[in-house]
Amino acid sequence: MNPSSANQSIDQVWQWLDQRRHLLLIAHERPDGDAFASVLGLFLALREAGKEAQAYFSVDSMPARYRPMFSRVGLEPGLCFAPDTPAINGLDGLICLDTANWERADLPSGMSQEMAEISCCNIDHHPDNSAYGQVNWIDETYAATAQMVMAMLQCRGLKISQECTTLLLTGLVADTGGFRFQNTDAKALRTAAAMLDDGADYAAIVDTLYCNEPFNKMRLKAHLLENSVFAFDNRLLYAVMEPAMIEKLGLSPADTEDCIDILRVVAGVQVACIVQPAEDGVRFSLRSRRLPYNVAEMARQLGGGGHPLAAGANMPKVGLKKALQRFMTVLERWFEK
Ligand SMILES: [Mn+2]
Repeated sequence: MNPSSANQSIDQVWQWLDQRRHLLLIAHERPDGDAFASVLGLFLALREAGKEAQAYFSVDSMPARYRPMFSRVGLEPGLCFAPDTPAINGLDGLICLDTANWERADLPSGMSQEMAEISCCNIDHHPDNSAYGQVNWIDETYAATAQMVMAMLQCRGLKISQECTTLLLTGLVADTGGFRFQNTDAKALRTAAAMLDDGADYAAIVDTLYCNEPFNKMRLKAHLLENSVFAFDNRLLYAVMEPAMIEKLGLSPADTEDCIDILRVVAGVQVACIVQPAEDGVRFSLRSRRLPYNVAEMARQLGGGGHPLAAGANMPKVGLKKALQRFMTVLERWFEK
C-alpha cells in the first residue's frame, strides 16, 4: 500500500470514529505485546480525547512480562478482563486491533451475536487480514499495529501522553523483537524516535519486555535447551514442552509464549520448533530465521498455518512419537539440499 492510500484509510478511520461515542476495543485471542499495546494505547488516547471507551481482554492470568503495561493504564473504568464483561448497552462501535480475522477476535463470551451487529473498525498490519470490518485499515508496511495507532494520533495532531506513547512503543518494540526482526525498517525507527520525542520511557520498556522474566520461566527455557534435539545438519532444533513441566514450575501456558526464542537464536539454526503434547493431540510452534525456510508452508503441510517466519500447527488425535515421525517426514523436503 502506498502512503497516500494509507492516509486515505486513516481519514476513513477518523470519519468513522467521529461519528461514534461509545466504543469497545479488543484484540486477538492469546494477546501478545502488540495486541495489549495497541488496545491500551488507543484506549487511553480516546479517553484523553473525551470518548467513552472500554477495553476488553479474555485473559484472567496476565503473562508476567506484560503486567507493568497495565499499571500504566491503572484501574481506569472501562478496562475489563474475563470473567468480567464490558457494558454493551449503548455501544456504537467495536474497534478490532491487530486481529487478522473475525475467528481470532477476542470477543467477550456470549456477546458475539450482539457484537456482530455493532459497526466494526478493523485496524491491523497482518497481510492475511480478511477485511471483516465496516471500516478496514490494513497496512502490512507497518511493523506493529501500535505503530498504526501512533500514525492515527499523529495524523490528528493529538497530544499524546507519556503513558500512552510508552504503551505504543512497547508494542512496536515487542513486534520487532527489540528491533531485531526483518520488519525493522526506517519507518519503524522513525516512529520510535517520534515516540521518544513524546516522552516514551524506553528504559522502562526494555525492563518490562526483556528484564522481567520469572525465574521459573528461565528454568523452563534452560530445560528446553538442555533437552533440545538437532536434525537436518543442525539446521532444525526442536524441543518437547511437556504440560507437566509447565505445571511443576508453576507457570501458566501464557508465560511460555516466547520460549521458542531460546532455540531460534542458536548459531546455524534455520528453523526452531516447540512441540507441545496435549490430551487431544500435539501442537507444533515453528519459527524460521529466513527464507527459503518458509514455516507457514511447513505448518500448512502439518494442518496449520501462519506467517512465513512464524507459524503453528495442531495434529489432533495422535501420540507424541507418531506426531514427531510425521513432522520429520513432512519437513524433510525443505532440508534436502
Ligand atoms: Mn502485531
